[in-house]
Amino acid sequence: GHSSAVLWFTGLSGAGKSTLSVAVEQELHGRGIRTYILDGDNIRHGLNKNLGFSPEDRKENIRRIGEVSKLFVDAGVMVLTAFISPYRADRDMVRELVEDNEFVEIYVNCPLEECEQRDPKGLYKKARNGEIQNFTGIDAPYEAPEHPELVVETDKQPLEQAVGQVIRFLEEKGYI
Ligand code: GGZ
Repeated sequence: GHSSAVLWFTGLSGAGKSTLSVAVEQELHGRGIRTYILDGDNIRHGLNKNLGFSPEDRKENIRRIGEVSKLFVDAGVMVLTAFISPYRADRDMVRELVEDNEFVEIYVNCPLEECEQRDPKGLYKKARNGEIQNFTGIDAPYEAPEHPELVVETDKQPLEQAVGQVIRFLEEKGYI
């Protein structure tokens, strides 16, 4: 068996949160663990489609994601979330929402320069051009976690190694 929790991936756009969460999910599936990924595709296009990117809307975005995560964890599912979640206070709010040990904050750390170079959706370019406002890292803040459970650097190691870091943490702490 396993003990379910929220694996809260936080980091800049393009840092690799989604990629890492999908790869970790695959590994967990291989061990027979039920998972669910919450990301922009299933949350910002559905439950939260009335929210934008102002600080207030991001806060509400994260609050709702936290509440949904809590429900999944109560159902025994391992939840993986992939949101920028730039504000420390908002992440801490989710931490407080669930039981001790049910919140695993994983800082997907990648330098802004690297994220901007990757720019998979061309959003950094648009932000630089002024076509998008309040873009995290450009004209909106990202508050790096001060005491995350785990820091994963995606520009210094291959994906498999980053996955290994997360899995090893979960094993060592007895989640899986
Ligand atoms: C940041 C934005 C913005 C602005 C649109 N700022 O790389 P992506 O495209 O797929 O990931 C980003 C995603 C961020 O949504 P989150 O729900 O993770 O943000 S938060 O946790 O801060 O609420 C990006 C896209 O949406 N996007 N405009 N202004 N990212």
